[in-house]
Amino acid sequence: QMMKHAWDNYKHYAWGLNELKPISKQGHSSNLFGNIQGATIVDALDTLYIMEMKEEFKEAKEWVEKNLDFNVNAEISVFEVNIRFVGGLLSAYYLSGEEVFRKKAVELGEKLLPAFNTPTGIPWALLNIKSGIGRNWPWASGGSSILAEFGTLHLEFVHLSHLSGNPVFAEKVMNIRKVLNRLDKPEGLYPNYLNPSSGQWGQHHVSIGGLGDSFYEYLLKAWLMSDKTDEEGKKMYYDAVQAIETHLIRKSSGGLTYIAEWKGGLLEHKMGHLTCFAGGMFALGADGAPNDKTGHHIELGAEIARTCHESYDRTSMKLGPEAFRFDGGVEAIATRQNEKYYILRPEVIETYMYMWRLTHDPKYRQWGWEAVEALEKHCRVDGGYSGIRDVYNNHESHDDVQQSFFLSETLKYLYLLFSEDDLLPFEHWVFNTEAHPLPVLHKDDGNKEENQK
Ligand code: DMJ
Repeated sequence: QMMKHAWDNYKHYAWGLNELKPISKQGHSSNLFGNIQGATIVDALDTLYIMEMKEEFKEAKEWVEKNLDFNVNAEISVFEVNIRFVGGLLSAYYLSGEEVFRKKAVELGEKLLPAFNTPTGIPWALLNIKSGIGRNWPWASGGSSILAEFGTLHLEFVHLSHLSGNPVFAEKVMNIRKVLNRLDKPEGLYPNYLNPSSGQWGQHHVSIGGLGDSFYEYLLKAWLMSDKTDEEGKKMYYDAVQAIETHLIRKSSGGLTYIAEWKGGLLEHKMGHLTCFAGGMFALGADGAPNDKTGHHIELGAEIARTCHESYDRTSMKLGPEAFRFDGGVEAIATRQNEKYYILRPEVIETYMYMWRLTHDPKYRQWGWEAVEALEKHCRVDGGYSGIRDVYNNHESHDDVQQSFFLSETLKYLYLLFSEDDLLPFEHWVFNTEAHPLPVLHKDDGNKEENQK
């Protein structure tokens, strides 16, 4: 019903545009997608399919066939377009078997290739998909590319090679690893900034939240998606987690485990909502952990889940802030006004879903249900779902945006949290960072039947 409400309103007020403004009841366009249109449709395809919303899936597919157009003069974020559009199309193809999604995914992948035309092959953040000219965010340290952006292409690009028969996509992302593996890492950590021309790190800032997050996620998932044959990805993941544990993970005096940010050796005792995905990641990676550390990684996941739940529970609205701190006498609470917002993000619910699947402790379903109730009470409006400007306030101030990831991630992870484990089982599927499921490429087959189990 939540998906239906979000979808029907998007359809009614913003059909074909990127996102919905649920209060002003009109379209919302983010410059992340340039003038590529239909972000919500492409991001929602697989959720509609999984929830068996057949009519809606059919109308979404028809829109893609007739209207999804990449021959536009648009400067786009390579990362955002990859995770939402390429990822969304690939999942829609693997779930439904409809050729149009495969074709569009490969066509878009080809449009993204000029982003890799840099001296090192580390791609630009921004690309004009008509001219093929790339550049980086002007605010990024010394003209750098961002770790979480260039490090979050791997899963989709491996699948693009698999589906097109063209090795170039996989070669581009394997080269990124090569560049990373040649570099010295401060304390074994990966800085968030890397200059694509010099191949040198920018500022030594390290984060498992924004700017770093999904790079680590993709190392683990690359190994899982390769049916555990990608030993390089595996080693990079577990080495990184070791360094993160030593240098970033701390326990508050009240006993909450958190992941701090690292700036040139100094810790900022702040954790972002984005960082909360790491609970699920640690638990998902527990099985392959070296030195009998399986139980330890599950425990780490459980502790992060608990901390993130506290960040929700300590607000008036029972929805978590964008960032929360462990200093100045507070724990798991946002102290700055500009960190008190909630924009329908999925990461905490994502971690509940992984923890539920991997432990079956009923508290994760209870916590997920608390989030459902809070979303219904504070974010649901007549025209869809909206983010909130201050989760510590007793009255909602809505931000008037229904983010596309609410449909692709937040609602999908909630649905999976309350479904049986055999819906998209982890042995056969990995989720990209926008929650788009991609099949594990099993060793012994190239054939679709096995992948589609
Ligand atoms: C999503 O687009 C993805 O999950 C990304 O990795 C991080 N940010 C949003 C959701 O918060």
